[in-house]
Amino acid sequence: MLKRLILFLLLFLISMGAESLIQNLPGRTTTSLNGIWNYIVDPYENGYYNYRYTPFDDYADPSKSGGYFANQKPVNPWDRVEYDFELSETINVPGDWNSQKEKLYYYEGTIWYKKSFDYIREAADNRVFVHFGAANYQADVYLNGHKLGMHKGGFTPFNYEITDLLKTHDNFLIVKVDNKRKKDEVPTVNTDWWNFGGLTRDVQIVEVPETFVKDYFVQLAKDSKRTLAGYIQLDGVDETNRKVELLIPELKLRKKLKTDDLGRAELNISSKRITYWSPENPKLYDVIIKSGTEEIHDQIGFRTIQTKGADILLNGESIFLKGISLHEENPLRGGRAHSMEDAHLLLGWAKELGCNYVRLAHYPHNEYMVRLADEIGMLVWEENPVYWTISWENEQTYATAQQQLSEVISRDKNRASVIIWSMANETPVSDARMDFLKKLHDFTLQQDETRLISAALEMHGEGEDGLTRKISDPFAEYVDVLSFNQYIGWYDGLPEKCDQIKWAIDQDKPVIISEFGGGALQGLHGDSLTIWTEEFQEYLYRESIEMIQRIPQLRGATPWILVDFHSPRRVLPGIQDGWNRKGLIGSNGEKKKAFYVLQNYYTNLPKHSKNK
Ligand code: GCB
Repeated sequence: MLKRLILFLLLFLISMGAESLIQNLPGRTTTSLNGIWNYIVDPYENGYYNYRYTPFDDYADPSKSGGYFANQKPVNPWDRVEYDFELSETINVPGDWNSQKEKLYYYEGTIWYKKSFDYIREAADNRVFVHFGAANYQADVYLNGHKLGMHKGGFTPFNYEITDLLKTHDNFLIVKVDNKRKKDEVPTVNTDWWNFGGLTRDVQIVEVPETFVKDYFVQLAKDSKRTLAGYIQLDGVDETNRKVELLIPELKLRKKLKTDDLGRAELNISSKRITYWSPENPKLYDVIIKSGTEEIHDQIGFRTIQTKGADILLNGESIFLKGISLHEENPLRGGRAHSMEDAHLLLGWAKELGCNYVRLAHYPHNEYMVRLADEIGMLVWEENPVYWTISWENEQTYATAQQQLSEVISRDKNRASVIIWSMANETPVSDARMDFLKKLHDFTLQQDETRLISAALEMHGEGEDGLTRKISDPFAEYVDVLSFNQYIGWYDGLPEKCDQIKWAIDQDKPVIISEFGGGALQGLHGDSLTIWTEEFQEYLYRESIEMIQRIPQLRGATPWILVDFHSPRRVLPGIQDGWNRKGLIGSNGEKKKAFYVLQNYYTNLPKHSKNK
């Protein structure tokens, strides 16, 4: 009980003042705050702390402190103000700072962002929120000098109500974004990707009626092909005992409901005529939610996802997941992906590769990716950034991990494409880590029982010759899908070793190889035993594909990785130069030879298939 209370308090502190998320931003009345913002680089956090290291937030009147969030201007000729947003440089939002400014390429620290804007409400009693798609890593947000809250986690959305603070003219929104890596955060200090900082996703103003539909969940109930289940959640002065309606005109479905004491109406509707969403037929229905004062439209698909023994069943039929892993990076721009155009580029390449499935590694990607996946019929694995060596014993670390997971589930729970929530990647086995992951697993089930749970685990060797591989991680018992990363032929021997590997995976669960692969510099050619050449990578892919097909439970794979991506761990001059080169597509956008090996494997597999 005490532990729960502490967790609750920690969650509150981490997301200080953060509110539950508004569902379906694309379906709302929004005004974009994207575009040009002023920024101040503040490595010493001079705009946040005074010279005794007391936060200006703690002042009796913070808006008159020296905090940069006060956006002060000299009034008299003798006034000393040692910063000026208006005279400071500008940067584009959304967008990481590293790829926009050469001098910020390696910067890890605090940058202050400022945007001024006017705002006229559509109706006087409407409520207004500011919504951030993501800010990496910690964001302290201020409007007109008042603190709205602080949010941690670089890849998930957050919003704050600003109804009472908003003026018609000259509002100033100031965000302190800090991307310093810290041991107890999620992710921790050590990763294999670039720590792109900043306001990396869209910033929007959302206007809603006084009482509004804040959230809803509409999906097929667990294991049901007929019953649509979920809820509609109102927020506002008279949210209880209020009429709400759910309509799906194409299914001739119209359900009138009433909210309970908490403003919630539970859904449970039967429909016989549903056309199920699938990669071959990504059917989306126009779903309308009415609350008297508003009408929200969303495009939602309905499908079931289950496992049975070693099979993954999509709408009751066994499916093989022809996948690829992806980072949220547009290689051609060399920075974080953040737009529908970027999503088209990345998922377009995945389609060309013959994929019906993508692993969005190693953190939640932007919403355009899952929206587009819904539209084009791409199944999706979403991942929490619990990566490598997290501080398993630290309650606060757990709370941050859970909060990020809850935000991505909240955002994407209505997307048919999303079939797997992944808890973690390559985490070392220990008791503390088991407790941590089990808690995340149970939490995920409470939030959403309709999807599968997994984690990218590691395999272990055994046998006298050390060539037999199995999964002995105790977390394997909790996952629905047994996923693991393996680099035989790259970190473990040469590609020819693949041929000798024997599998002894004894779990009766579907297996997805969540990673395999090796590096190659696009355009570098040589023989198949010369590392970094396209021929070496091509050979490794051929051998790996042969090897993984010997796993009887194999039901999918997401090789590492679609495109080269930035990583400070990868410094080999002339080859890596700051890029992880395991992409099937180079940082120049050109395909490497191994791309065609995987494409060939996928296109020759039957649509719905077990392993051979
Ligand atoms: C892994 C990690 C991934 C790395 C990859 C590599 O196992 O999960 O984040 O980037 O290996 O390239 O070494």
